[in-house]
Amino acid sequence: MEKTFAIIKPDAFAAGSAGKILARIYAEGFKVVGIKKLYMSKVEAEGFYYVHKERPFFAELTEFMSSGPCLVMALEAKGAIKKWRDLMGATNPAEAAEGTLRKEFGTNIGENATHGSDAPETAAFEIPYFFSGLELI
Ligand code: 3AN
Repeated sequence: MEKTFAIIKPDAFAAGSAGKILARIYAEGFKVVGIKKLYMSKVEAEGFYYVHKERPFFAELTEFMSSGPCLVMALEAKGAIKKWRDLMGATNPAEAAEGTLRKEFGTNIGENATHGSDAPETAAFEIPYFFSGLELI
């Protein structure tokens, strides 16, 4: 079993889509081993996305991620990292395939409803950034 880190981002949370997205997560067979609602500070968002700090959209991204509450999750499944990225779809909702979460719930490339770790090393950083071991049940 593999674990990945996921976020229902502030756009999807504010739109009231968290319940529908969680229903998809369970329907696709993920185990939700950690979940909490939080309102990220700008500094916390900058720390989380530090790998993107040189990218031109870094300020926009961290402002958006600290603009309202979100749900952070640790998801477990066989091949969870790829399975969750497949369910999310392409970064740009306009290019995301039918049936993916970003197609259904995303607005644009910046406000794209969900986040998912892109590799095991990323998941190994992202899960403990928000969860202690005791919170992963
Ligand atoms: P993904 O989340 O699909 O792995 P990345 O790692 O390329 O995509 O980008 C991280 C996050 O940065 C994306 N989820 C998106 O919110 C934001 N982002 C990516 N490209 C842009 C862009 N051109 N303009 C604004 N935000 C972007």
